[in-house]
Amino acid sequence: MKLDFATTSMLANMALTGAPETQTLSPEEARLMFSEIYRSMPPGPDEIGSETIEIPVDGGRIEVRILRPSVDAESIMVYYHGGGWVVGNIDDYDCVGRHLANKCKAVVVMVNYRKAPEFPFPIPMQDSYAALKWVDAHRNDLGLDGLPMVVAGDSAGGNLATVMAHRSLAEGGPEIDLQVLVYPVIDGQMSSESQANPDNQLFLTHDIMAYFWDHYATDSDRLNPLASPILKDDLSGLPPAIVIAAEFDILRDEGMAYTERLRNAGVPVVYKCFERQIHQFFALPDALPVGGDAMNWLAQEMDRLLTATERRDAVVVGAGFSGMYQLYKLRELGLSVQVFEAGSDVGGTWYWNRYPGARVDIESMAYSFSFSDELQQEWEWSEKYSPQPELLRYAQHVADRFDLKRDIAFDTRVSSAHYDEENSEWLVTTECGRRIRARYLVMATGVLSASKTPDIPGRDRYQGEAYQTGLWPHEGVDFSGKKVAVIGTGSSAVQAIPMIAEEAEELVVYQRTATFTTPARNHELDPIKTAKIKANYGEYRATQKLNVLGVVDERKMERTFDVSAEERASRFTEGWESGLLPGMMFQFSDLQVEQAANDEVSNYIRDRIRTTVQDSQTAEDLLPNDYPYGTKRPCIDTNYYETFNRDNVSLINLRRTPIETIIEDGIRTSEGTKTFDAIVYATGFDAMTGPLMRVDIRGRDGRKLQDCWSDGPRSYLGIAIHGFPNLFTITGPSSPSVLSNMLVSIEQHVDWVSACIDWMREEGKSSIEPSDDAEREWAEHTAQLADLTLYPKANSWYMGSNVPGKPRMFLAYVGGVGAYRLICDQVAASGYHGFETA
Ligand code: N01
Repeated sequence: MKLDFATTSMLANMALTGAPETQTLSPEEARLMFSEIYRSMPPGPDEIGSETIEIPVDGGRIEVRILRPSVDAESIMVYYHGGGWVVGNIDDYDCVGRHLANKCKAVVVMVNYRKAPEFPFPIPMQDSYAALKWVDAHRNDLGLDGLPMVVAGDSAGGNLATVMAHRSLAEGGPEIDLQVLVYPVIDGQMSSESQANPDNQLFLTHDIMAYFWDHYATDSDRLNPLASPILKDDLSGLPPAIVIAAEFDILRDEGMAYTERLRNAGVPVVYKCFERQIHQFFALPDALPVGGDAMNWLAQEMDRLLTATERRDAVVVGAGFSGMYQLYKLRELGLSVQVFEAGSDVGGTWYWNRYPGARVDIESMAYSFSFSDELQQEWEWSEKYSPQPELLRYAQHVADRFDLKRDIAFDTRVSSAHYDEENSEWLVTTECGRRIRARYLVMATGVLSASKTPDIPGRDRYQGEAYQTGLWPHEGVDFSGKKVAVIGTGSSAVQAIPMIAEEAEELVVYQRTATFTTPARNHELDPIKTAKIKANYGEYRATQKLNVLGVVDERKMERTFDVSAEERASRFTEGWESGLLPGMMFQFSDLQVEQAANDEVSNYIRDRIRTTVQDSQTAEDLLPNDYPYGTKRPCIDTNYYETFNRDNVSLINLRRTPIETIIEDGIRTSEGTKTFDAIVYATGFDAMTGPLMRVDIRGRDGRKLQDCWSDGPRSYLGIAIHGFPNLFTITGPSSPSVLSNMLVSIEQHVDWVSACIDWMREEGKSSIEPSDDAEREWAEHTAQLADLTLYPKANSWYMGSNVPGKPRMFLAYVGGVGAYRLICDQVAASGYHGFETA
């Protein structure tokens, strides 16, 4: 444990006084001891105006102290002091209030709520609320009109501050603009790891906290969310928060857990944990200089959150390939643009998916930008299917070449985007509280970027290493000598399994649904061949643009049963040998629509599996039997089936022996338990809609996207949504997106959106959105096309079936990239038919 010297010295001095432990004292004695600490402190800045007033509360009167800064105030801060609801008062905390008034340029109203055990829960909380309402009702008399309202507090006072935010929201009480929670008490169950850690038993110990809780709330009252705010189900709609924590504090983890809950509910939170600090450091600014530093930091953040709203022409969310290209195009039109990216670098998919074996499965020469001839000529791909590090380098190269990073804020996740109808613009708020207004909002959030938390019982109990393919550690993972489990057998697992098998001592694959995969036949690229493609890149790109999948290979026009059995076998062998993702599917025109035709190709692949895998039971288990080929995303692989012939690899078929639970050191199925050093979850994504639905997007009349899409997503062309003007989705639901070479679809969408924005500016339009009718017609068309295919027969992420509770519908446009492009072009040429503008 490394505390700073000021803290160590203060704790040493306290130890030398030989003061008894708080929990051994009566509340009265504990209050005297607490006051004694503050009596030894300097009084705080003296240029602060101070007035103490008695106000009525239910069943009595309490004091509030109004502390005014010497400069013009920029906010009102109603402050609830710490002390476990038992000790402390506004005299003890006078110096704290003075410093806050001074540093934060706030009128600080200190509340002397009544204390437990004489006045247990809910009385301190009710007094606090009465004081908040009183301040709000007396704004005019107190000269506080128009100032933003902040509720703040430390420790038990932090608990009261956030509970004020809950009550005000629930009861339509005073409008609160910000909550400041300094190492707040959040959870009466006191079960977090930091509560028990011996290193944290400083100033406030687990035993003292238990003493405070015992005086404040009965066991059942502690389960009331107004005592333990972490227990409130829905935290959405609460005001933004600043949460301050201390590294060596028993309350550290509950503050962090609450921060996560707030963020998950779409509440912007600025969180800072002060290293080498103990509980109470913030409220001892004269003894511990870092307390003063923390107040300065708080003042800065308050200023940013309460006053600053930036402005740009457009906000783009995401800096993967789509966000990068969108930034490039909008800049070309002369727009000011801000891009927000949750990761620390560009690259999107290729930034997050760093699992062993991750690589693209569309040929690199095709899966790359075409918008700049210089770029496509100068970049050299090393392999037919580039591995993830090379794709990430490519993204970084594009960002540097076009100087994109200066408009990208990294490590910044957007929490909400609300449409302001009056001004026809979006107010976008980030998780760390940046607020920015922009006419156009482009969601370039990707389609497979919302990793699905594995829904497997016991997952949190597991004590070993655990990894998710879509959130892989940047430093990589060394599996050598380890027993490893992989759960899932989709594209990510198919790539990772052969690589992990080579490294691990033992690998066990847990398979719920067998996959169809064909050999990738990856190889180094021949420079002579790539030079040939580059010499005709224009033609190559033109072919891609009108191809059904956005590649250069064509589907053959014959139907499966138009040819002899020998010809069929020879075609399928050609597909198998091609090493291309659509290699099998392109052999006949009806494989995706006719069950009998599909049975032929499915049987061919099953035969290949049987001949490759030596153990007959394993081979049987690896046969995909319950969906047609291609209706779940097919894979291409390097040695996937061969890997099951290795001595250190085994397969568990979860259809026969389902997982019962994950335990502390392994996985228990109906057949028995296996222990592991590491578990890899290759369990997929909340695809297509997840990345959009995880942001609190509200359109016209405050309508939430989550509500509008509760029965499934609806949009026009997969680009725009009725009721959400000036919002564009790149490769959104009901566009070809995941059924295509993503780079081709991304470029097509970004070009279309940019042209639309250009047109709006030329025509002097301030808003555009699709009509309800156009959206309905597009939904009918996309569903009708999907119903002509075999896709709906599978339980796939294409159908939303991999996420419990997600409405079942086909999420992409199956009409093909080429046809879709022509439709979009026609809509634009007609003056944006189906759109309403103002
Ligand atoms: O995810 P997935 P992915 N218990 O959803 C299983 C693209 N991609 O990350 O099918 C046990 O395909 C689940 O089983 P089931 C590509 O578009 C491209 O692999 O639901 N198992 C399935 O086997 C791809 O399609 C590349 O029964 C559970 C697996 O986990 C998409 O991303 C590379 C489970 C999830 O497979 C997603 O691929 C990688 C549970 N509770 C990805 N929950 C390229 O090559 C889920 N599973 C470019």
